[in-house]
Amino acid sequence: MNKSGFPIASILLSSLIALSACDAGKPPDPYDVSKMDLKPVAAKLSNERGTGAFASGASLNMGAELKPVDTAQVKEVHLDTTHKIIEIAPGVKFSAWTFGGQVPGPTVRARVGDKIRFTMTNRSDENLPAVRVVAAPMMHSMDFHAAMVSPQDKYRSIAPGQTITFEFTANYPGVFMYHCGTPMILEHIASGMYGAVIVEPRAGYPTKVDREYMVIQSEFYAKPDPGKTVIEGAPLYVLDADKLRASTPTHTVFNGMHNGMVRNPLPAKPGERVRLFVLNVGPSKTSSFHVVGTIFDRVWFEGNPDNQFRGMQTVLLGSSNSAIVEMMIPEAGSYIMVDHHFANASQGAIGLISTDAKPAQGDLEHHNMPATSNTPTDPDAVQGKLAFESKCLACHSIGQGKKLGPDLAGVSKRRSDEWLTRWLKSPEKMLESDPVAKTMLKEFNNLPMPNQSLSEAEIKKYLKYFHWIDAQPAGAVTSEMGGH
Ligand code: HEC
Ligand SMILES: [Cu+2]
Repeated sequence: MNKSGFPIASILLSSLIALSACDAGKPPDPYDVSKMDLKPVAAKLSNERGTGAFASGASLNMGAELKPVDTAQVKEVHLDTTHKIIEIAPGVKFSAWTFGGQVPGPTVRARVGDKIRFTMTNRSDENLPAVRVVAAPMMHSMDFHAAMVSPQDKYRSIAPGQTITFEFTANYPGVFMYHCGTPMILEHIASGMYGAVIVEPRAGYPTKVDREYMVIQSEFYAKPDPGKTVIEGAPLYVLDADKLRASTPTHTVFNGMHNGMVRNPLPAKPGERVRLFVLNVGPSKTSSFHVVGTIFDRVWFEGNPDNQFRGMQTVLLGSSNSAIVEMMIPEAGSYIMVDHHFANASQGAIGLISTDAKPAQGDLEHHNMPATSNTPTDPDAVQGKLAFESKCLACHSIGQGKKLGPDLAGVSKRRSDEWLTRWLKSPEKMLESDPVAKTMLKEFNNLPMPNQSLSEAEIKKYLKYFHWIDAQPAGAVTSEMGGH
């Protein structure tokens, strides 16, 4: 049949025609490199010092709440590096290095095709009233994962007092990390030098949402300052280099604050669609990001709608991975954002999207420090109190009613020390085997108390504190949310 060869040739020819016809009908490749800006101009270095705000630019977002993208095609982004003390958990003041004076640094929001014109002064040597210098001035740099540029040129380290300026075009959509890239990089990131750049597709996202929030997960490795520095009555914490290298964090948090969005939940209404931009900074842990009570209708891995999953329960993010997740808020309630690696959640990677939440007022959660009135005199009880305020107040009150967990006023009377010790050592074991614990779990919406990784000695201190509370006249000790 094919002796002449003609039928094969004609089949080949017609399929070629079909192929090219099909090619012509295809939309252009949005990642066509010939249309990308891959030749940014060289970085400029100067000894002129930025002296104004540590962060400025219309495209910047300072907290979880995100403004719509600014329409300017060139985004002026100015972030200076500072050394300052931040609070990573109530009462835990940490000696941090920052971009733009906060941790995480501000979120830049742009669109594919926009130019980011970036300026940074290394102000790690400044001693301004609001910035207490606690670490020696040092070199810093900026590495934008959103850029395609020569790291040796743009990401070079600059000395205190120097200013670097460079620009790049956002070629790919995504949620990208930025961080300091000066050795030891691990220490610079763990000290707070990171943030996010959101790059939207040129034509925006394919879905409509009612709310947009940024959630950045990161770890802290903190130990009390060996020099015993005290800041406003609280011990100063510094980077624990041993824990850092062993990748055993002391705090794993969302948006820089232990349980910060439990105290100040993100507002949403029943029936609304919420878009979260989630970035896991690490530096060394993965995040198994999950929201209790709903399902991710869409997950755009790395924040790019081309990488779409539907109907996911959890998204796994390695260090510097990100995702946009969209979900419906089905009914009134508090939907719990967690790192489903529950050891990480128990270190503070918990937050709420709540239909009862009032929109945040003014400055972030950092000033709403919970505190308890009245203080014991026994040193163990005092330590128990401080530990309670930093680790437990997010879920428990004393004498102020239920929160995520029970009111702990009277707990030393309703439970034996032996029971409490077993509970604090391993709530997960108790929830399996102990009838009292099982009943309690039901009463608290099946939210298991995360294991707090407490040592025997720590547990004794909590018990001392609980006994002290219950020895005071009823109502004399209450936990409260302190004002500004
Ligand atoms: C993420 C929220 C959360 C955190 C943080 C938390 N708990 Fe709990 N806790 C709960 C919940 C919820 C229960 C109720 C039992 C259950 O559902 O697992 C509970 C129960 C308890 C109970 C038993 C109360 C009773 O009436 O028998 C004690 C004691 C307790 N927690 C102590 C602590 C201490 C001490 C800390 C801090 C080291 C702490 N919890 C941190 C959520 C939390
Ligand atoms: Cu640095």
